[in-house]
Amino acid sequence: MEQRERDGDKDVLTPTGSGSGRALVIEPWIKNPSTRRGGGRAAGDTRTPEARLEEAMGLARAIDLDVVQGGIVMLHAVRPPTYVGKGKVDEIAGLTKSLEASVVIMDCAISPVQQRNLEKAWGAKVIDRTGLILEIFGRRARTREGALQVEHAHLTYQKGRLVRSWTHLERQRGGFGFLGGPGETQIEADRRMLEERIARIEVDLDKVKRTRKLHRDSRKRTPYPIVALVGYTNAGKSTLFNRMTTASVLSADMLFATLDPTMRAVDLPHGNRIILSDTVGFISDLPTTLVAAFRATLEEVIEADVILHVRDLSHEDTSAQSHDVEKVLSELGIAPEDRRIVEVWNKIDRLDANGRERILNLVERAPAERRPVAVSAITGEGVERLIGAVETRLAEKRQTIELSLDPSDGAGLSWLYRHAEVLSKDMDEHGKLAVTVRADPDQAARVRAKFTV
Ligand SMILES: Nc1nc2c(ncn2[C@@H]2O[C@H](COP(=O)(O)OP(=O)(O)OP(=O)(O)O)[C@@H](O)[C@H]2O)c(=O)[nH]1
Ligand SMILES: [Mg+2]
Repeated sequence: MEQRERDGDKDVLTPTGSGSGRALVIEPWIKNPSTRRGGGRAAGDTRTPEARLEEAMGLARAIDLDVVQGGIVMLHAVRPPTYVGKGKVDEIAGLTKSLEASVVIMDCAISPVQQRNLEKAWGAKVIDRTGLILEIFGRRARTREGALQVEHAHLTYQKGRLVRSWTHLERQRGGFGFLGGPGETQIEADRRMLEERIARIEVDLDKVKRTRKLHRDSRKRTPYPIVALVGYTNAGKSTLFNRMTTASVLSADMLFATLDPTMRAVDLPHGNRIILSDTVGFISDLPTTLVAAFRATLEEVIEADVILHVRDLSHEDTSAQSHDVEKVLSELGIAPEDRRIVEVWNKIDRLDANGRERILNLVERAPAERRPVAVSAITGEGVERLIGAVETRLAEKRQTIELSLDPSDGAGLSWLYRHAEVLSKDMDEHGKLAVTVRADPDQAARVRAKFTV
């Protein structure tokens, strides 16, 4: 398959077709929640349409679209041919023309027929939420595996839509209105070709995954625990990752700045070396095909020893975002009450005095074993405490062993220093050296075998 170069300046997937990059963002809002199904909104989601629109505009900017206007369209129900009603279609057609927009983002799930009808009426490319997210993922993919996964998700998404509607017109129109990116070569392809392509990608992915598994297995033999950063997009994972590693990973005020996990070894103050892993941001209404496609990337999370759930506490939708992240984690088999999760309440520097006090109070009142850690990845406040919390979690998984050594056994003692964490050593009343060590289960077994405890 063709290899995509995505580093630095070469990372320019120029919009194809009509795209000059001026975009109109529409947030359709169905007033009656019982009919709000087509939009794919989760029940109990408390986000306001304004917040939704704000996020959608951020997503559009993340692919360098020039957002010329955004607006909320209130609907009573979805109109099958065009999603929004005739009056709105005309109104938006006028806007598209006067603003010279070449792209209209519909922040909802639209069918291919709706898309085609809208594109005709508006004389612009129409992209829905899934299309937009896939576009972002496609642009941010940095590794071969990431690129393959996005392409796979993209093709699966296209195929899913083919099943419902694949007409002569669709073929002529060429594709589904993506601005280029993975799968672009498939624009004229029929379903059979899509399937063949998907199958081939699966083979490639399998190969890449197996290589990665080998890497992971070899890393497993080294006794470094994995600490994974997860969280809603823009929560500050990469900034925190940088703080904790002093490494420089692309961190930008851009949604989905990170796609593939980045891993770094970090030495903690008490001598533990960990592997810190930054991951792709989560987002609401993440298409299921995408969750499935990213499972491999998120395997690091599934196997992590500690999962840091980074939240933007300064965001008005922080609860809804947290809920979305928990939902994706559950799909990966990680329940919200999983003991490995530590909530990191980030961006506290952005809170006013009252907000700050309220948050610190909440932290204080939380039961010790579920206590979140309030931090600012920007100022560094609370990061030490966070590292302390990670050490505590890691220590819980490890076992403490009391040993009694002959004081002359210098070799034994130095072996212990090399293979375990020596917590204390004291001469006891029998003239023996009482040593307390801590080690993870595998190492603990070796310690026991060596000193026949
Ligand atoms: N004020 C403030 N801004 C922060 C803090 N942490 C991160 N930010 C800002 O939030 C934006 C997003 O930060 P990132 O670290 O890129 O977020 P992320 O979670 O990695 O985002 P994705 O990789 O896109 O999912 C950047 O502009 C950061 O400078 C913080 O503690 N305080
Ligand atoms: Mg990031």
